[in-house]
Amino acid sequence: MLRIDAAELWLVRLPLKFRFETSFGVQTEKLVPLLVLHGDGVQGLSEGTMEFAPMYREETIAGALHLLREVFLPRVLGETFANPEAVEAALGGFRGNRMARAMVEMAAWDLWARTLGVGLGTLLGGRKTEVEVGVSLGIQADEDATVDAVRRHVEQGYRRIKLKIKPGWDVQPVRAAREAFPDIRLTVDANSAYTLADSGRLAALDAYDLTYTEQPLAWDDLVDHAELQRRLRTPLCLDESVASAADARKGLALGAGRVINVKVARVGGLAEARRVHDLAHAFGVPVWCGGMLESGVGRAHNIHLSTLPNFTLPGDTSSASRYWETDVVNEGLEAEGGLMPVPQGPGIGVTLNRDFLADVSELYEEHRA
Ligand code: OSB
Ligand code: MG
Repeated sequence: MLRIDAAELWLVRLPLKFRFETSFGVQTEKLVPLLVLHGDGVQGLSEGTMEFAPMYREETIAGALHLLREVFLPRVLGETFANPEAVEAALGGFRGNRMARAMVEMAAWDLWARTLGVGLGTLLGGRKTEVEVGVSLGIQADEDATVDAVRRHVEQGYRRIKLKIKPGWDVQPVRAAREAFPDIRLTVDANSAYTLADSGRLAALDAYDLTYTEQPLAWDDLVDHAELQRRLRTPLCLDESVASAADARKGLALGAGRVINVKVARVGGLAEARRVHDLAHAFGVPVWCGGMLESGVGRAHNIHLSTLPNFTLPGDTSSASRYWETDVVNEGLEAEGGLMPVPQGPGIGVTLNRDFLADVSELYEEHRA
């Protein structure tokens, strides 16, 4: 049985080692909410991927902290569950706020896997011991800087390069990267910056042999993506607009995309992420595991999820040392030759660096039933 006795909530601010520019803004640091669930002497860890402001999707850190304190944690503290799916179900009646609910669900999976003494990936049904990874590169100052950044990461062995684009900065970086590297697996991500009126500009990208174009249109739209997909040769990959397996079913039935970026927290947790994975497989659609600049806790969850068989395209879970001077976990999460080893040991296979957390945290709370 899965018993939940107590919870810790942390908020840490980590300086990013690089400036990360997307169509929706520039990030130079990351605010990371962490949840630790305690039960029967075991700890389960999770990370929130919502941000300070609702720029990627609608959730915010302040909103998540409120819901965890006042609504979600009171539903699980002092309770005993048959399995993590029962924890998910305990929060299943609430609308939206999937990233906040995912914090509870993901920590419950880690707690459960550690209680059973098995790795999370194995518990989910995955069998890989390493997973293929690529890298997501922010918008650079110009074409030369783009080619330099691509070169550095190709040399490190990353198996796919993703370039962030926005209106006015799309064909230029893609043309430059493709001319310099004719054979690499190349993709772009617009984070919802375009509309159907831009379909000519997006169709111009068909000339550069992209594996997919990620989320060009509105974050909550599937219908226009289906119309756009009919106008393009390049497959569309859905990110923001898939918040559940039901969304994935509607998107694939409509023809809104031919690839799905699965982000655990965006869809409400590991059980729902696995349902999206299974649903896509039934449609013959490959998936890959996206990232949200996670600390070691979320990164470890992502790696374990990526061990499932239909994760056939390289994920965004690149080496932790790219992002942070010091991570919140004790273990390194480092790819070599584009392969990220699955952290060994029970659960997600990483442990909190509590001394570092105590130094840098902006918030620490303990909650009990
Ligand atoms: O759209 O995939 C995205 C980061 C923050 C918000 C949205 C996205 C991203 C990334 C970074 O692309 C992926 C990573 O390196 O973790
Ligand atoms: Mg994306």
